[in-house]
Amino acid sequence: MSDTKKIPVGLVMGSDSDLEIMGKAADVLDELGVGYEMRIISAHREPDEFFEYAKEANERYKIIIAGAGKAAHLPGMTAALFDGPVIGIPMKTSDLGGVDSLYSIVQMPSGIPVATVAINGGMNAGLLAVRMLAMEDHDLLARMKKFIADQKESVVKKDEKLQEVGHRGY
Ligand code: RP5
Repeated sequence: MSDTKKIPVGLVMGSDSDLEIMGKAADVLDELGVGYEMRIISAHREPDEFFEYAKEANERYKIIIAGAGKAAHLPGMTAALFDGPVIGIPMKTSDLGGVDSLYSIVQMPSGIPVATVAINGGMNAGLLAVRMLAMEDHDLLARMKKFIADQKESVVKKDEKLQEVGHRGY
């Protein structure tokens, strides 16, 4: 598949329990008009399917956002097989609070990078993918700048309200 025919972003998660956070990345992509495909593929529970997905991903996607929790090998193994940028989302976990996922994703060996966002950082993962794609897409860059300007405006409005009603009335 030629580069222009690729789906801009592949979203992959280890379990449906990751869906809520992965959805935050998808929401940003939807809002900024970026195409994506979302899959649930477990590197541990279905390794053969995972290998097939990650190898085919080279023909299919420009960027992959991979989210996983606990011993979160999915993003790192995706980066081992996929040639493009991989953004990892460490999922918050009930036993270790997501530090398990964070360490598993961020501590990659030299040579195989995963751009790791915060624990449960779905929105920033989506925005980081947008920033990467916007380097070669001026229209997307303009939409991204408007998104950032709108964010700023919402903080300005919050401060105006604080000044108006005070912290007790807020
Ligand atoms: C990982 O294990 C998934 O990414 C998920 O975050 C975690 C727990 O999975 P489930 O037991 O909820 O399916 O593979």
